[in-house]
Amino acid sequence: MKKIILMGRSECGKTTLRQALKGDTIHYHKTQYINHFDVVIDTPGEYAETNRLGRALALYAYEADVVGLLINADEPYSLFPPCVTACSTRPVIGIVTQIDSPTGDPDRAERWLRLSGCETVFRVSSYTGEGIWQILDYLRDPGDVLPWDKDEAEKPRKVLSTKFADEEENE
Ligand SMILES: Nc1nc2c(ncn2[C@@H]2O[C@H](COP(=O)(O)OP(=O)(O)O)[C@@H](O)[C@H]2O)c(=O)[nH]1
Ligand SMILES: [Mg+2]
Repeated sequence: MKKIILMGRSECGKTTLRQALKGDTIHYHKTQYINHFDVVIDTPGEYAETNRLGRALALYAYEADVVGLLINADEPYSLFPPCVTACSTRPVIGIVTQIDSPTGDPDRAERWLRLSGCETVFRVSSYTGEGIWQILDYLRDPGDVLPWDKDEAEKPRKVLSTKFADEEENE
């Protein structure tokens, strides 16, 4: 699995998302799984909020394969400057958190993340579990087996075409 470093202001939901990605129950198509991969580097919000401390984020990013910029759906402004993703030597994805919040505006948060340069944006709720398995799926390397892969493999496959069945009958 690729390692992701989470960046965002205090209270945007980094630590809760980390817990949701690791060890907690993951909902994949209405089934519950436990993920055993430890894929997250959590960072203090102050690093993203304070100019001098921001340099630490640049250093820690070297320990990760992917950078995740977080904005929660309720945030009234974005900390991230336009096109900031160009500063990173790692792929940068956006994550809108707390999409379950009734007062949130996930569309606005996503627009801010796209303005910052994120081409891939996930929308998640660490409370309901929505969007969590999609992030794990994104972080998967070839050969990684995620908890729900076994069930997917065992699902009966649909008959591809009834035409072939008819043709066989006529022969
Ligand atoms: N509604 C809602 N609240 C959340 C969610 N994730 C975290 N929170 C709340 O947001 C607050 C900050 O979360 P935390 O993970 O500590 O943020 P951090 O400072 O970025 O690490 C806490 O009160 C959490 O309970 C979520 O998915 N939905
Ligand atoms: Mg935290």
